[in-house]
Amino acid sequence: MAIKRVSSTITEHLLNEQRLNPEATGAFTFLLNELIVAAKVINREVNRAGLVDILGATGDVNVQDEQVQKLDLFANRAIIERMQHIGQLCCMVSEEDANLIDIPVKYPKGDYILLFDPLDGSSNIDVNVSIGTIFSIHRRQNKEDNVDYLLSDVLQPGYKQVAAGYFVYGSSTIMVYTSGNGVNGFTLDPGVGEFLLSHENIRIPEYGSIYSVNEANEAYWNKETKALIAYFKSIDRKAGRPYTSRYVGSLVADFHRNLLKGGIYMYPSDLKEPKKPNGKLRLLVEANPLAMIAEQAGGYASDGFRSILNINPDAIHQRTPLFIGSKKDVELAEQFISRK
Ligand code: AFP
Repeated sequence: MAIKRVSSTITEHLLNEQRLNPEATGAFTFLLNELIVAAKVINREVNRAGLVDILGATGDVNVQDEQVQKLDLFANRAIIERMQHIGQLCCMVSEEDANLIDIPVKYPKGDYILLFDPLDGSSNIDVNVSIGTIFSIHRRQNKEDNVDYLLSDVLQPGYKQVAAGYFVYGSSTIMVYTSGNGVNGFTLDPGVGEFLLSHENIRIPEYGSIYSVNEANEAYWNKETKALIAYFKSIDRKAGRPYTSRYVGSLVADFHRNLLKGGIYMYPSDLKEPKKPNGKLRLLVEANPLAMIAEQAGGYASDGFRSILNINPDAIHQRTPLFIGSKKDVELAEQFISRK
């Protein structure tokens, strides 16, 4: 009986990418491998969530004024503790921490900056809906010897990301990753404990048939946003409209579905109290990494006026409206939103 070769592992994939770059030292591969270990630890805890005392809120609110869930906190600590000692990072940014996370003096420092949302969609934790971890990696730009990093190293525009990805803890656990050479997906084989290549060279369809938005906010949208969503709902059989609506309220899960099937995810600005002129999502830890993946898969991401990847950030927890997914759908959204 012929034995089917097991798909390549994420480690093999990273080593192959490393070989393509003659200047690579292995530091980046090591960094990603450690991040994958942290994600496996989070995945284990997510899977045991109903069995151990880790469901529910801690009673605290985070820097975004949102309820902190116990699993949020666990995931945040799992990543920080795993990543701070590896010697490849000069600092980190987490959605859960108001300030930049310095690497303790006792550990060696490196040239990379890790930005992450440890557990996106945390309001879905208690109800078994998919949640995820999103990450972005930048390289330190300053060459000064006596500083670990400057704020400008952290506040780089998205087009300078060296890699980005996410883990979805769903019906299976998947890692989707890009370092600028296309997008690949790796599914965790729980028997082997490895992420195996399952979605090679992901390409998002040019047009989709899905729109994803929290439509309960409609009364608070401006007229341009209302007109855009009305367009996706209007009837034009030849053009494939009306689109269908899908929204679970975990960005990472909503984005992942649309990446594979084609469609557009939207979190526009709204005037619901507290008013969100820049929407709800965070530029550095949510919009930028997903925008890099979308573009690498042939899609696009915009704030309604310009490419997300071209925004020059001025604060680590800056928010941005987000329209992301199939290229033609997002370009259309831009036309509607920027209409005067
Ligand atoms: P939480 O992590 O606090 O659940 O926030 C999730 C999120 O940032 C993003 O994952 C969702 O797409 C979005 O919020 C959902 O927001 P609404 O509940 O306002 O639709």
